[in-house]
Amino acid sequence: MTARPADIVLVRGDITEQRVDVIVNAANSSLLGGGGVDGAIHRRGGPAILEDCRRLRASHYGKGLATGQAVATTAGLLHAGHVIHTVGPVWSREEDRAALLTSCYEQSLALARELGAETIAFPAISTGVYRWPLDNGADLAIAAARAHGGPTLKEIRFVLFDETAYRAFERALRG
Ligand code: AR6
Repeated sequence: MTARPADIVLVRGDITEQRVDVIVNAANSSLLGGGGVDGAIHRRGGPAILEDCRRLRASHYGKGLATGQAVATTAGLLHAGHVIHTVGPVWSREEDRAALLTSCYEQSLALARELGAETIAFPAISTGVYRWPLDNGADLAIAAARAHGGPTLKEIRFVLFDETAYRAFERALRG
């Protein structure tokens, strides 16, 4: 029997309103919050998420979480089992950092599987404050979801905040 690949689903909306096993946060290496998705997740999820992040900083992640890596905490008041925090690369014209952005998706998917998750929701990592071009960010996200979706994950959902991001992911998914 061959395992069925995860469904890749696009949703236009707010990631903090999703009901899934794992919500992925586009964090920064401090793990102590920020703007964008990060701010929204901490606001809606309540202080339990920050408490967990502080514990991580006090234990294994004294220097913070490196770019491209992922770590899990409680999801607090969100309708999810866990939040996985991952740190996307800041866009650079001089340096190709695509492998780091791919690594965010790959590591989050691997960690979600370890946690027994069947459903996971991602934002478009790095495409906000970190200025990654949306079309390329969408291509890398969809490629990672296609390559690393199976076998226990049933749904990989990309939650796109605006119409431009939604269209970029739609194009990447058709490609
Ligand atoms: N739901 C879904 N997508 C959202 C939401 C939301 N509630 N809010 C924003 N987006 P960003 P980054 C979209 O800036 O580029 C933070 O300060 C947004 O339109 O959240 O990885 C962190 O602490 C964009 O398409 O993350 C870091 O310092 C995408 O989510 C830094 O920003 C990502 O935008 C990380 O920057």
